[in-house]
Amino acid sequence: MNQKQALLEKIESRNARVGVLGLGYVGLPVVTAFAEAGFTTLGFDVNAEVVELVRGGGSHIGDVTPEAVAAMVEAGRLDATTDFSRLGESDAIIICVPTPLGKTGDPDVSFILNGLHEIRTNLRPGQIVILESTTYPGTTRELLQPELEQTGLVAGEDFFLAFSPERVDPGNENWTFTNTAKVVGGLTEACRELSTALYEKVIDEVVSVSSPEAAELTKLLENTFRAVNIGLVNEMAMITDRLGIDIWEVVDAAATKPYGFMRFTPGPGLGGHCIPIDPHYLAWKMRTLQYRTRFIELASEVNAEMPRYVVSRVAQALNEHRKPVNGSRVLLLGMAYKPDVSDVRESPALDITELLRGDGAEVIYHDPFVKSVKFDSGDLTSEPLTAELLQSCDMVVVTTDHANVDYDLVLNHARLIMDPRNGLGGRTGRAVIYPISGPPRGGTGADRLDEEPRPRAVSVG
Ligand code: SAJ
Repeated sequence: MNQKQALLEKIESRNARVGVLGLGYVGLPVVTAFAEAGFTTLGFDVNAEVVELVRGGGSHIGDVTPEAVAAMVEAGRLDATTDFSRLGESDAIIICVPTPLGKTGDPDVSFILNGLHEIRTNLRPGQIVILESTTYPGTTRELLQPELEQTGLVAGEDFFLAFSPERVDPGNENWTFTNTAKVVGGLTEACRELSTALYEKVIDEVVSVSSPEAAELTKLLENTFRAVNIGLVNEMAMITDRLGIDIWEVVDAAATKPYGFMRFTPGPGLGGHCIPIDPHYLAWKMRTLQYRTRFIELASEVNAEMPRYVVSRVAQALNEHRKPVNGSRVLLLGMAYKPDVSDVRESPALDITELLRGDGAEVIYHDPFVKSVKFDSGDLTSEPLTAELLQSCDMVVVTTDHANVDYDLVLNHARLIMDPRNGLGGRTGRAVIYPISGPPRGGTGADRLDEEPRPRAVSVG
């Protein structure tokens, strides 16, 4: 019996042992889902604390409950280890490691290479290796295949190789690992057949494409599409500011078109570890082929400009109330990169903090999901949201519109609010509200800032 047939039978009978390399926001949902589908799984991570947490039936990822992990650990279908020599135990190895940008803005594939070295060291006939980490087209064929074939084993015959982009959307309760269609691109027909068969045991819909490159580019199209459209709507916000038109009214009106339009909303910038990063993997690859990806570069410029645009609007609003930014106390509502998550990676609120501090403002924040944030210019911890705190501030900026914030309290105790997320919707209160573009609204004006500022609230620990 050849290796392909032997592995296929293990997969079909769910006797294949599944290893997942990297137990983060992608890997932990993956390994748990395979365990819940009846496979014996083994998670690998360099972080001993994460390994111990998982082995103890815990979870550090919001989308995976500790109960789900504990149930699989107790059932003997989920274990975790920092011992990469155990990779040989797995019939299928799924790589879910970070693919950030390096300091120079180029792809940092060091996490893939480190994992690959461990896999090569333990590679044996009959294994399939699947890369899920978002990366540039060609990574699987140009990086993984040669490295693994250094063992003398042949891809597509002795072992198998595929790419399948992760589509985890942190915090999304509707679309999960098991009900989100999975794209798979095998190096050979046997690789395609095996990777498809594996994912079909766990995921409702598996879409196989003709090559790893097609699968790699599929993911980059998905996320570049978002980055470019977010850049477009952010530029629209700056256009409406010059036209004196309410961008939210225009976006909502355009969204009534049932076809040919997809609603994106302007904001203070582009955060997260996917959308600001992934398109640059494609831009980098195309530069090596002497092609300039203009849409990616332009969208990146517009999106990167948004924090500075918001800070300029803050300065303009304070100025209208005879207040310089320098010496003003500004409360940021939300440090996370998007609503209802605790992740601050690439969050625009970080840039806004540094820009305001650079202009001499005192910056504090409240974020129910983010307890503290490190800054070179001085760390911050989330302040309890109280009437006194709000009254002690010269400006409140809705940087992330988390659902669980008392916006009525904010409306009735803040004096000035900058709302680039439209987190307040159309609501008004005592505060003067500045949207991301266009004229201010609401407010009684009774709290002109040129009055004596109220006593500073004592920041409670
Ligand atoms: N953003 C806007 N306007 C929008 C949408 C997003 O300013 O209309 C901002 C967000 O506030 C955030 C950034 O862009 O700062 C990225 O937001 P996102 O909604 O794209 O969320 P992410 O980064 O969690 O993206 C993930 C991605 N999932 C994967 O890569 C597997 C992305 O492909 C999903 O489309 C996205 O979730 C999603 O749809 O929520």
